[in-house]
Amino acid sequence: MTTYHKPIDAAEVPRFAGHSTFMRLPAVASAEGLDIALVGIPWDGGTTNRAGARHGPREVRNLSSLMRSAHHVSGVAPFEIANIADVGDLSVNPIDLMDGIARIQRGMEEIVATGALPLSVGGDHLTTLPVLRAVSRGRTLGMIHFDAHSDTNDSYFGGNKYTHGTPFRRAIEEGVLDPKRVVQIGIRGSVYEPGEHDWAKAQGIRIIYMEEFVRRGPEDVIAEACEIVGMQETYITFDVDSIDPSMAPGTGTPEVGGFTTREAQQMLRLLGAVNIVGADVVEVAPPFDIGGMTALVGATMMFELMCVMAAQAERRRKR
Ligand SMILES: [Mn+2]
Repeated sequence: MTTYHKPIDAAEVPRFAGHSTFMRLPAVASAEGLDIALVGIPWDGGTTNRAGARHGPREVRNLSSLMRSAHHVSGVAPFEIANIADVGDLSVNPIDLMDGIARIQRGMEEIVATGALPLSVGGDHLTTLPVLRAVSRGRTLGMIHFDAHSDTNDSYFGGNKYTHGTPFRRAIEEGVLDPKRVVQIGIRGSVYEPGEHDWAKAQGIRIIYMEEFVRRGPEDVIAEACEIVGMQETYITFDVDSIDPSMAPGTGTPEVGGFTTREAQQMLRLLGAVNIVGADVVEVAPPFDIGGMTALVGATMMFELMCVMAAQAERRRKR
């Protein structure tokens, strides 16, 4: 008899009723005993253009009520094989950038210390930097990064080093990420200057531009990504602006010509062999959304990642 947390039964209580939590799971005070901790990071202090991702977690929680209990392709029933719950939102500071980053890191360190793997919802992409610091615990991580943007710029607005356009440059400088085990998929759109990605490429980051993805398709691209990150610890980060804005308009920095939601799902389902130590979905910005469609994309990608991570938790337990 397992004592895993279960979502509220949708056959008993309709999915639009009750408190809003991720996947209609119980809200718990601590990640103690969890395999996967679902956590919100309502902070967009690193946003350089259209703000609003601070409202992402609440709307993703709302639309995650549409997720059911099992995956129709893999057959994974995440709540049967892994202990998963909503641990709430991390403490943030909306008016102080450095304190915001420090609070996110401290909050995530507490979760990671319990042994639970975090699956977080941002927030802008700068939230991933303190999360990576916490998850790495002295290790150097690989990363599979779905995004329209490389987010490896050096600084903005007169030398400011911390924005949602710089997190992975900082993470590499800090030794949290091994650039030779970082793959970025879906990169596209206009750049600030022709050489904008030169630094990232010189570090060894593999950038798979959207055009290459279209030529090769999801299976081939993910096969290469898996080879690059290998069997060592790897973080998965999913920026919702990797999706085409016709399907996910609710984001701060949309770029046309993106993934379909179906292509993104296909890719996430192929990550089973990756040694995932944490994952996130970021940049859902409800003020620009239409009828919750982008929050639904965010919740769905979160569900895809959760199913892969739950299957891994079960495999680890059986070993
Ligand atoms: Mn990004």
